[in-house]
Amino acid sequence: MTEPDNIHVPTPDPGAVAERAASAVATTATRSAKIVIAGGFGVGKTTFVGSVSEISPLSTEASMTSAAAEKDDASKVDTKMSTTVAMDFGRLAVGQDIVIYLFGTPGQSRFAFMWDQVSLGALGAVIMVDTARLDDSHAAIDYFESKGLPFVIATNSFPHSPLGSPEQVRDALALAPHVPVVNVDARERSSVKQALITLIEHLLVLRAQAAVAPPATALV
Ligand SMILES: Nc1nc2c(ncn2[C@@H]2O[C@H](COP(=O)(O)OP(=O)(O)O)[C@@H](O)[C@H]2O)c(=O)[nH]1
Ligand SMILES: [Mg+2]
Repeated sequence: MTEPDNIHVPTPDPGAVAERAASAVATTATRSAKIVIAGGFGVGKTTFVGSVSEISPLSTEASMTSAAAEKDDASKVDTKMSTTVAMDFGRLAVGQDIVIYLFGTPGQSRFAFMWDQVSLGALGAVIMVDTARLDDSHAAIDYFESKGLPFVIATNSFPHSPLGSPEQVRDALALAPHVPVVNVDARERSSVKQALITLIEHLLVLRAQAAVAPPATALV
């Protein structure tokens, strides 16, 4: 797989990843789940993972270069000095038994070649959206729809962004009626936890529906 030639993507330090993975499994947890945090550039993915992670999140941020600035319009993003070039990684324990691993994707669609790796084995995704830049979320929505990976939409609380109702956001993004839409403040742990709970409840509903659905052969 070739790397886009317009940016140098630093390789995450494998030692750092292994160290965090080791600390992540050093719990009594017997079950784990992987959740992806996706969305466009500057929507708050790194902030989201950092707010809720119980380990100091691994974040492969790089300072924005003038080359990147030509591609990524940071003027629409508050105080954006760096950008995620590989992924964010965080961990959250739920009770004694379950540990959730959070993987944040790089937002720019030119890094879409990495999304398959980041999404491998995930239960579902939170797609973060800035309501001032709805178009930036289409790539992530299209990606998870095409993979059949369940997701919820989390509109982030930026001062410049219109506060649409969930129905307005759903219409604007042409979402299926069953996709939950929630508002988050990515800086607030309780708000981020609520978004994750919404995703987990959505996954449970989908699972229950799949369990009662007639087998495909009943249709022929
Ligand atoms: N006002 C406000 N700013 C936020 C919020 N979430 C993130 N930010 C800021 O928005 C900028 C982009 O966030 P970041 O997490 O790097 O976005 P990413 O590119 O999606 O990872 C940073 O300066 C954050 O401090 C939020 O909920 N409210
Ligand atoms: Mg980031």
